[in-house]
Amino acid sequence: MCFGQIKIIYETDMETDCDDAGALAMLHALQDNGEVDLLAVMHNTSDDFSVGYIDAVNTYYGHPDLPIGSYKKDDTYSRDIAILLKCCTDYTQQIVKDIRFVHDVDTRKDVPDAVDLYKEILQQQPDSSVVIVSVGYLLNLKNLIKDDWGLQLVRKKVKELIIIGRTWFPKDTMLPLSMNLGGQQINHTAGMASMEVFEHWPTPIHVAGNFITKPYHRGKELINTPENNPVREAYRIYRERYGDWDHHLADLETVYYAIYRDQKAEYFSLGTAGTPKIGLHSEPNGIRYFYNLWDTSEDSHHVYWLTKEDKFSEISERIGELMVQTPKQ
Ligand SMILES: [Ca+2]
Ligand SMILES: [Ca+2]
Repeated sequence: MCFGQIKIIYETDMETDCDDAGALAMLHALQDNGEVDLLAVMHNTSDDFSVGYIDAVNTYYGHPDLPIGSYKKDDTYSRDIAILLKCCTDYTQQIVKDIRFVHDVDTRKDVPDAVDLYKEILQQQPDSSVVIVSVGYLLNLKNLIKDDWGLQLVRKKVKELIIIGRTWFPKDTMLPLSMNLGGQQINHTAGMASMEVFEHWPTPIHVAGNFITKPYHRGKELINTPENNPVREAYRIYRERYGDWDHHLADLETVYYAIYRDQKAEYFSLGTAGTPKIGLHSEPNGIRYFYNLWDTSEDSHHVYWLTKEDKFSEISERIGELMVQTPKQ
């Protein structure tokens, strides 16, 4: 069987964590290796500097003009949550303002709205050829399918949507929705977007069931890469308070699945029967939270996937190599 280059659009909430940066490094390495055709990077929070940071990574990897789009509204407040959870840094802003890192995009005003860029790029692609891999909020994707032409293009050009997820329990077990899908966001914009995307997205969705956990963390190998590597710098800043650069692989594992799910199908197990559902639950005391569940009473073309435990070690090793692979150009 022959596996060609996979056309990828990468959807990221870059500011909220540094594994988004590691996953972008991995995509560039896979592009250098001829396995990926990275069509664009879309940012999906209200952080102004994430797109500048993304451009710095793209430039470091020799692709200074790789298209970048962004969510444009100021309503995600993801940094508020991150501060609350004590997991926040402003590495995107710090790196964009540091002259060691070359880029010609600074903030969101320098890039198009993600929906406009999706439409421009998708219409140029062969039918059913594009894989969207989303490791952040689904706000851009919700906006894309609310746009008539956007929805038509998704139907025609997108092969599948791969989404970072969390554990999916059978019906009636309401698990609070993951932060990645907007579960802990105060004003609910991202959670509502996740609900809409899971309900109305027209192509198959593959959603992650769980993630590689400790001891399969990676990042410390970045210390040996050049100091002007913006991915190295993101991990340095983000992990400084832990005194250790090794970090979880959630976004990287999602990218790994997106690229290798056919080629290395034996690495994964799939739950195919059922429908992923996201809802908003209200307690009698007024507290509301999003939840997700896997409804087996109703079938759909959506799938959840799990990485097989005996493959964790091999996959995390490969991810570590790709993160630090020297750029070709
Ligand atoms: Ca640029
Ligand atoms: Ca992420």
